[in-house]
Amino acid sequence: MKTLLIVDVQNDFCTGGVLAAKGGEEVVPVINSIVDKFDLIIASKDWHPKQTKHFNKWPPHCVQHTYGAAFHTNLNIDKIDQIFFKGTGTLDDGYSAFEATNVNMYEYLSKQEVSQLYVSGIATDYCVLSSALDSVQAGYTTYVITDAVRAVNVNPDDGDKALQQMKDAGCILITSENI
Ligand code: VGL
Ligand code: ZN
Repeated sequence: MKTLLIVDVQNDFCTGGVLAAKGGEEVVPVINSIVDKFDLIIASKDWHPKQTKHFNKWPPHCVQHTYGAAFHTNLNIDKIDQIFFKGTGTLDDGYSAFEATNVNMYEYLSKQEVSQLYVSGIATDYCVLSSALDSVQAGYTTYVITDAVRAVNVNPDDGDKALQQMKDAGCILITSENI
């Protein structure tokens, strides 16, 4: 199964959100334009409790059931087959979609006979990075859709460094038009 993973396309990571990646919402039309190219669509949500150690490092964001944690309004969610919630505890960062607590992502992907995982979403330098590295580690042919990701860039080149790190780990960088 050719599978699209949409990482954390949530209001708090888009313009106006508390932890906005620059141009985060720009991934939305790109993702919407490619969903029909996939057999399976899965999405992760950063889904934090009100109080968590994670908020010692970051401003409070994506608190469970809040507007900030909702998918961006324009994201076409109709075709999402499964949502994975991560960072749900008081101690875990939950950067990787593979750390989801509601469904075991490894088991899910193996049951669905996933072979190729295409990673999109926010943020290139955190959750996209961790998810893509875990995907390679788990043995999936892993693509990163470079025009469908955006970085938080705590340091200005974090996004570029993350892309290089994913490439070095064995991810294939691809643009949406070449899928
Ligand atoms: C993320 C920082 C903190 C992400 C989540 O989704 O990349 N980044 N929490
Ligand atoms: Zn978070």
